[in-house]
Formats: sequence, C-alpha cells, structure tokens
Amino acid sequence: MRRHQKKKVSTRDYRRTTCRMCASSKLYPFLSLGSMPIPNGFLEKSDLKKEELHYPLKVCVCESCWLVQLTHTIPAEIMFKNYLYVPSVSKTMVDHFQKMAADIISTMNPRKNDLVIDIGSNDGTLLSFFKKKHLNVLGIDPAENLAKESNKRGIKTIPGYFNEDMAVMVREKYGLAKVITATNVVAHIDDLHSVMKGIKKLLHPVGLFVMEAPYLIDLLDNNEFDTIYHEHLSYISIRPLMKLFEKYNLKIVDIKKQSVHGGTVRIFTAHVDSEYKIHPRVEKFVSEENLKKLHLRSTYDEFARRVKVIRRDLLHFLKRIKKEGRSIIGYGASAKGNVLTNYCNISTDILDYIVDSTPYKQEKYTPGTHIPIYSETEVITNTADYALLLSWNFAKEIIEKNKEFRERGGQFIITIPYLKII
Ligand code: DWN
Repeated sequence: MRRHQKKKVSTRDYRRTTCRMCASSKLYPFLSLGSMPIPNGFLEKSDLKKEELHYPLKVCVCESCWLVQLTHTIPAEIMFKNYLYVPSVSKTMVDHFQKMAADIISTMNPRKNDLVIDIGSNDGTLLSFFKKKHLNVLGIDPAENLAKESNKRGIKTIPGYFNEDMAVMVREKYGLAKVITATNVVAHIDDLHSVMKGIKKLLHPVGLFVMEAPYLIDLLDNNEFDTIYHEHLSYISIRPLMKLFEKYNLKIVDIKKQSVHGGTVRIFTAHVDSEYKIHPRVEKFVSEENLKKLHLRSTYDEFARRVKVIRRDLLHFLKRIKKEGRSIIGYGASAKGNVLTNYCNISTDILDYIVDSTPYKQEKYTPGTHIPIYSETEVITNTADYALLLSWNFAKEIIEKNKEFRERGGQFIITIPYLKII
C-alpha cells in the first residue's frame, strides 16, 4: 500500500506562548512525542490514501503555577465535534460512574428533582445513575453524535461547549445546579477561566462541583506518557488547580483518589462562603506534591528520560519476537494506544491488527499508523502469540475476559510502568 500522505502542521500553528492557567510566559518544554494525528481520528478505508494532518505533540511545565500542559492547542472542533470514545463499552467505567454518583449523593443528599449537570456528558452514562435516583439531569457535550445518542436514551443533552455564556443560558432555562460534574473534561479545556466563571454562576449556593481527572503524580510515577495527547491540554495536579479555583471564589473541600485511567483524582469544590469544611485530605495532597518535587524541572527531565527507555525497550522486544516469526496484535484501539504506536512508529509491520469492543471503531483504521481495527472475537478465533495491551488501564478486565487466548499460550505485552509480559 502506498505510504500515506503525512501532512505536518507547522509548529508555529496553534503554539501557546503563555500558561493557560496563569498567563505566565515561563514555560519549560520537557518532552516531545513528535508530530501525529489527533488521537481519536480513526479513519475509514477510503481515507487511507488522503492527506492526514499531523500536529506537534509536546508537553511543558509552567514555572510560575507548575501546571503541566501541551505547548500546542489543537482547535476543539477538530477533536470533539464527532467523538468516538464512549466509556460505556467498559464495565470498569460503568461501575465507576455508578459508584461516583452514589458517592456524590451520599455526600450532599440532594432533594428529588434537584438539578445535576454533567459537563462533557459523553453518552450520558454518569447522568443515567443520577436520573435513577429521581434527580433532574442535564448533559452538555460538544460531540453532536453523542448528544443525539444521549437524547435518544432519555438523557437531556445540549450539544455545545460549556463556558460562561452557556452557563447563563442554562441558569435562565433550568435554574441553579445542586451538582455539576466534569469527568475527564477539565484537562481537555483550553479556556479554563470561562468554564470557572460559568461554574461560579451556575452552581447553587450549597452545591458541589465534582471533577475527575487523571492525576499528574500517577502519570509521572507510572510513566504514563501515552496519556499525553492532543485532547489533554492540561495534566492535573492540586496546587495549580487550587489557585485557579481561589481566583473564582471556589474552594476544594475534598479529594478522593480513584484507580481508573491509570490513577485519577475526584475533586469536590464548593463556593468559598459555603458551609462545607475542608477535609484534611486536601492538605495531604498538597504536601505529597511538594514531596514529589512537582515544582522542579529535574522531575520532568527525569520522566522524559524514562519515557525514552520504555520506547527503546519496547521496540527492541517487538522487533525481536517479530524476527522470530511470532504474530502480534494490539488490544484496545484507545487514544493512548494511538499515541504509543505513533510515537514508537509501530504500524502493520509489527501489529497485524487491533481488536476493540467499541462498535464505532471496528472496521476502521488507527490514525497515523493505519492499523485495521476488528471486534474482540478475532482474539478468540486467531492464533496470535502476543497482544500489545494498548488499554493497559483496563488490564484486569481485558485479561479476565481473554482466558481462552491465554490458555492457548497467548501473552499480553504491557508497557506501563515498565515493559512486562504476562
Ligand atoms: O480522556 C479520555 C480518556 C478518559 O478516555 C478521553 N479523552 C479519551 C479516552 O482515552 P482512551 O481512548 O485512551 O480511553 P480508554 O478508556 O482507555 O480506551 C479503552 C479502549 O479499549 C476503548 O476503545 C474500548 C477498548 N476496550 C476493549 O476493546 N475491550 C476496553 C475494554 C475494557 C475491553 O474489554
């Protein structure tokens, strides 16, 4: 097949010169993963010969507020207008959202018909659990395809981006929200200040804003470099976020660690003049971040060094077993998997194909590397020797469901925190 047309977008385009949180120009770049297509830009077969835009993927840290962030901002409409990632394909995530809804309800005992708004509501999975508890739910999501699906499922969803204007419109039409949630969304947002102003205006005086985001300490400790991609503009830690909330008279009142997505923080925030007390756990997170030296360049330089070692070891191993005539497939056509394969230049020369449980992704091809994606039944019927686990955050669930593959001698290759074969 003719090599596909890679069109590199100039690094001048979309480049930020100031911190998206505090506007400082003291940005220290510490890792470049090269140029690659957007991570959920899956292709139809007919797209394979077309030009494919590759955008710089580089991460830096602001030496004023210590927010880790991308150096380039790809316009949101390119990434989120038609979105193929849905959490409901994974039992782990459905269970997680059920527990999250229960946690929030037990924390603040909302009354029947109180309004719960989910920013970046995706397919309405989280809201469906609030709805079951007779709360009034409203989703907001820019992905038109997902908003349509959610409305069909009876989860009222407004297609669009949440910002200050949207908040004013929602407040006029639906009133103040007792709960506002945002799971795996805040890190995707460029104009954090408009979103904060919107939350300030929309949150009921005794309401809670509850966000979840992958946690920077886990990303660094577990070398989760493949979670660095164009959708994730920021990499969340508590100290910079605390400064952002304080700027809008909001206060973090509790933080609970979660295991999903390689390590996540669930952050509870309220109006600064509300009666919520600040849980001692909040201070523990801040001191842990000081202990981990998140405010020193060397922490990030060390991480970048480890990433290069992982890439070297992975490629060395894959090329060796390929040379021995072994067959290798990929498991989980995830955004992080697309970063890994593009960064390590792994294509169909190494992986025969990738299997994935998401109907939207099957019979498509991965962005940049053009690896075909099939349903998971292929794993059962095929005689692959190895499966490169591209969705390592679901290792337990995936390994459990593939007993047959492993009884037949199949092995999983896991890259995080270091290369291991199980
Ligand atoms: O921030 C984001 C995270 C939360 O989710 C989004 N911007 C994009 C997305 O990233 P991702 O695509 O890396 O997420 P996942 O959830 O790690 O992707 C898992 C993939 O693995 C999905 O395509 C589904 C697939 N899968 C599978 O094929 N079989 C998952 C499970 C559990 C399975 O059994």
